[in-house]
Amino acid sequence: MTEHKWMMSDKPDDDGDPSLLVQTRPKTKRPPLYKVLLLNDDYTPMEFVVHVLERFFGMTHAEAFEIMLTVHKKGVAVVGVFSHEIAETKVGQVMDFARRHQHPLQCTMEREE
Ligand code: TYC
Repeated sequence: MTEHKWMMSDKPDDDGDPSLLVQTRPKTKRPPLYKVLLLNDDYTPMEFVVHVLERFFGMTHAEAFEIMLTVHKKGVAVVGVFSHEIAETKVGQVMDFARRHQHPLQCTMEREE
């Protein structure tokens, strides 16, 4: 009986591409998360910002007041972390609400590392 020697790249599952040989677990990449940021300005009333945080981010009055003060003092704060779609919705709601009340309040989103 003669021993069979596989010839180069004739094994059933090996076409010679090394990148296909090292995958052990299936990839389950989680979707990225996005931070929603509120920016300070000199004109938007503090009470308006507190109301925004209560209304669109589900904060209590005390939580909202604390975050508002952080933005006022530091210039910016993360007010929530969401999927891309939810973050976009929150930013849109805040920007629209601020514009309708003629306040220059700015809200943006940024991918979380
Ligand atoms: N700096 C504003 C003021 O003194 C208050 C303020 C807080 C504005 C937070 C925007 O995101 C903001 N009236």
